[in-house]
Amino acid sequence: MTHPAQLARRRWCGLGGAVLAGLASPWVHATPRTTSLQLQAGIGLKADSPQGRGLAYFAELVAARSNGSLRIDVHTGGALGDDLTMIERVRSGAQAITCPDSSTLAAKVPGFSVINYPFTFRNEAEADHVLDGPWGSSFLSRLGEHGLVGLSYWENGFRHLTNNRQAIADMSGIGDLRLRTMQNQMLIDSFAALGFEPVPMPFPQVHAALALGQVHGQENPLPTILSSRFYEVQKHLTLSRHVYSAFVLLIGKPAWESLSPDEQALLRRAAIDARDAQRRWNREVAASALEQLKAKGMQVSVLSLHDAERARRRLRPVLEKYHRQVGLSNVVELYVQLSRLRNAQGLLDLPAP
Ligand code: KDG
Repeated sequence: MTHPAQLARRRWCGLGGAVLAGLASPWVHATPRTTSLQLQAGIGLKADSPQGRGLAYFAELVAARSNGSLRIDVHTGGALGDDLTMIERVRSGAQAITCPDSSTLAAKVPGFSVINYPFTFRNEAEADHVLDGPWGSSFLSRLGEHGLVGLSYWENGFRHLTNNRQAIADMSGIGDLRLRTMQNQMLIDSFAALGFEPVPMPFPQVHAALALGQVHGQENPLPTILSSRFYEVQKHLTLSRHVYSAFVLLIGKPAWESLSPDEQALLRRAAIDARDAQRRWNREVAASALEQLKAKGMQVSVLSLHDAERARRRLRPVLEKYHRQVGLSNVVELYVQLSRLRNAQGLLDLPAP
């Protein structure tokens, strides 16, 4: 049976690669197809989340810049499965595109876990700087051996704790609080070291698990707590900024290889332009989310810098166990990049890992 990718390639080559000169707008490098190629895309967050808006914008750019030759069919809210499921669907060719949290890619490329090292990035600018440079690109390039093409990093954001049991202000006296975590062993071990009972769980199950009391809490960026309506089932919010989370916009090798070189370049460019817009939207929503969550009745505590540093030191033995697994050179290089950036800004350095 002819693989869809081969069929698509034939449709493109069937044109003999004829360049319809004069039709190209500044963006249309790709030779138009006789019939448009549909690329199915799925994410876990809702359409009105910054992740959903970013994917819709990416689809808009691709359709406009290919003059309709390439169409991205967007599915949100976990309609095509959870992150790990969609990653496998993309690898197999059942789906073309997804955008999981980078932590869920660590099973394939362990270095991705370093992005989620707790209490590491001070702000979004630091994350942008290292993710969009050689350090972050090195992880994207390693996805190739797993049947994936990493197009760009988008922003999930700084993560905060919510729970239904108690106000948590200093990460002590947590007791047996069952905390839903992402499916990443470094994060699971880190939350256990802080005294939580970690419960790894796919994202689409989280709201129901909180409502049923199967878990007492979870942790996510403010835009997700808002768009996924966790305020309906969570009373306490701790502004902890304990982890910075990135999304990775992925396309599977089967879909990628059905595209012409010019179409691939068009997608890469659109992934960068959509990244910049998605990060802007994410930060705008994060800036206004706290007041909205308070208005929804959430009780807010703030983790002080002192207590964040105490938590970071408590996690040092856990992270040292992971340095080798994630690649000690990846950890060292991250701190070298951050030190250079902070020195250039005249900021004192945080102690090394
Ligand atoms: O597709 C949505 C998930 O990738 C995102 O919600 C991941 O932060 C995440 C979580 O907590 O699972």
